[in-house]
Amino acid sequence: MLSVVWLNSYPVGFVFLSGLFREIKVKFFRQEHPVPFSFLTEMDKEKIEELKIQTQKWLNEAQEFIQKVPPIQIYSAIGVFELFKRTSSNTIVLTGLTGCGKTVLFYQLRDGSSHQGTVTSMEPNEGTFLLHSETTKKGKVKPVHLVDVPGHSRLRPKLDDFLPQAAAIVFVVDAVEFLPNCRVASEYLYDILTKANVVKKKIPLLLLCNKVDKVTAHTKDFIRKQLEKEIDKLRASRTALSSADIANEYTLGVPGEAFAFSQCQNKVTIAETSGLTGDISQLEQFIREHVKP
Ligand SMILES: Nc1nc2c(ncn2[C@@H]2O[C@H](COP(=O)(O)OP(=O)(O)OP(=O)(O)O)[C@@H](O)[C@H]2O)c(=O)[nH]1
Ligand SMILES: [Mg+2]
Repeated sequence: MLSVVWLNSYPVGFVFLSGLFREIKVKFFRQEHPVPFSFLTEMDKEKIEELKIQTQKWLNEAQEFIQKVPPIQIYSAIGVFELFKRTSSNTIVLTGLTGCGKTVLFYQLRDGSSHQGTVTSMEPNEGTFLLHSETTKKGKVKPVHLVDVPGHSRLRPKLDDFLPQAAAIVFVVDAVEFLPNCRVASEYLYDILTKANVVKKKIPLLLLCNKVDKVTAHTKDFIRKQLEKEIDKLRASRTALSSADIANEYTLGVPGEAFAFSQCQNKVTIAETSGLTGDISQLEQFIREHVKP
């Protein structure tokens, strides 16, 4: 805002400049075939010369102006700019197949207890709060906006309502019942990692292997490798479909190479938790890395 006030005489200059550029651009692009620069008339050349002189004049004026402004005002302007830059999203989206433990994790993060007896969620579970483990922490801690999107296939499209505002995504996997669900989980993960919203904004994703309190839980390395293999197969089958049938907006990995999460444009990390026992420190650390106070 401050910069706008300071530079209030410059918008006039910019309007003039853009008018000239537009006039020349229209001349260029209206031609059906590429034309040499020489098609410009003498008048256009004069205008370009005029433009060069005017630009130089503005640059000199701007330089003089900056030298006159007290440094404190420059620091304030930088401060205002930084403030706007830092108002980043605090939304973390929990997603994954039904029964993987998202709602239990949601309550652990919010209340520090698992609220045993959770049933299949029929609506997204949403809240803005300080992480339970940080409620006694002194100093600045930013509240987290946490969304737990139900894993039931009919409710999964709800995910699209929250992805545009997500600072990070947590894809929860049931580390115990992993193998029977590997294919479906890979499909869901593939869909998320190829969404335009997710790829363009490079939203970081945490692959969270939950229920590691059970001795039969698979390790995170095993889960990662299986998901990579499954996504590799999916990639081949989906590319074979006609483009009209492909709903995914982006492709995954490097063509000709076996798929690995490290090839994703989004940063993908992997961690382990037990929502039931409250062993969720790796998840809390990931959230804090992406929701900065
Ligand atoms: N052993 C063990 N069981 C867990 C853990 N987390 C969740 N569960 C159990 O897994 C079941 C499903 O948990 P939910 O949190 O309801 O699963 P969800 O992902 O929210 O499922 P939807 O709402 O259907 O998408 C419940 O019976 C939980 O008690 C865990 O860390 N360890
Ligand atoms: Mg749930």
